[in-house]
Amino acid sequence: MRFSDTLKLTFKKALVTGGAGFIGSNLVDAILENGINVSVIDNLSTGHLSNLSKVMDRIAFIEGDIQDADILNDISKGCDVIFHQAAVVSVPQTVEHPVESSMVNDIGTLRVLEAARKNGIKRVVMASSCAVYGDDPGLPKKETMPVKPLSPYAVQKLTGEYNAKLYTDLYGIETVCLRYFNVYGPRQDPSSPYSGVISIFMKKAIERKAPFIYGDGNQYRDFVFVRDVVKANLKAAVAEKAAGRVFNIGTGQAIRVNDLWEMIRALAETDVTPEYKEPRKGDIKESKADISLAKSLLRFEPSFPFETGIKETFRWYQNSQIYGD
Ligand code: UD2
Repeated sequence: MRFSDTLKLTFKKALVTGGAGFIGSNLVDAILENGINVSVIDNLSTGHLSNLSKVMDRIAFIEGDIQDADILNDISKGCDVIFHQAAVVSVPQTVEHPVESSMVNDIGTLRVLEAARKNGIKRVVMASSCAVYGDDPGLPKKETMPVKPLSPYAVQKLTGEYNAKLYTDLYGIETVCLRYFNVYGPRQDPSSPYSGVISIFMKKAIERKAPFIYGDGNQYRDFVFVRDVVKANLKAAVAEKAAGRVFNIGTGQAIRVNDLWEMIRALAETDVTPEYKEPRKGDIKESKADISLAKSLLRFEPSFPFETGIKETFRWYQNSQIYGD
């Protein structure tokens, strides 16, 4: 994705933590396409080297953990921006392993911020999550609404936001946190039962197997295409007046789970019918972003209508060796 916009990408070298993952690797591609140098640190716990195979000869890659201060200091030297995407991203995994996930999501994030401080890196763009809003019924979600974290994951993401703000206020590092809503697109790994619903439905439809729908399927989410999330990251790296702030990154549109399956079923040309199950424990019913702050300060505007994003994603799953097989 060439970044042809009113905002110029003024940075020369970037570090992407978690750059072998779903969102991170899409971000790496986009940064390279804009002629900017990229370094990547990833411990490959959930990332895949195959996500970087096409660009490996053009990046500096280190297989390492963000908890390792020495490696981080080394690889971030000379960078103008860090895009911090590395994390334990599964909510249930953080419920199962609150301490271990905190080491990565809390301490690891602090290490990233520290590396930025040590190396005088201008800006850090950090992945946060709509999970921080919890199950508060207020919709659409605005950044000014009260937070209500309901899992270690949500607490960890919120802690990351607070630490980011501290690093801006105390040390002058420009930090920008992006609260991702339900991200989907090429390279999302469908192999765990807690993977994103779109990746799971894609795999099921291609295999002509019945998907599970939890509850009545009328629950809705704000699904945002990964390349729009990438664009939001690039804008967050250069936008003025963004430092020390958090932004919702979604589309402002809601798609119900039933409609989602119907669209994917139609793309796959299958008539498999879903199997309805009890609602998933702890699931929120509805989620949708108010993105007016990102629109005004980041000049973020999603470019991929859902129908376009879902078609592109379907093509990718059709043509790829799906992870976990
Ligand atoms: C998203 C995030 C999660 C956290 C949370 C905060 C993803 C993948 N997860 O969880 O990290 O930020 O938001 O609220 O973005 N569903 C089915 N069948 C399936 C799988 C899911 O019906 O096989 C339903 C599920 O019950 C839910 C909806 O689809 O109502 C979305 O599920 P999800 O796991 O993709 O994402 P979500 O919103 O629970």
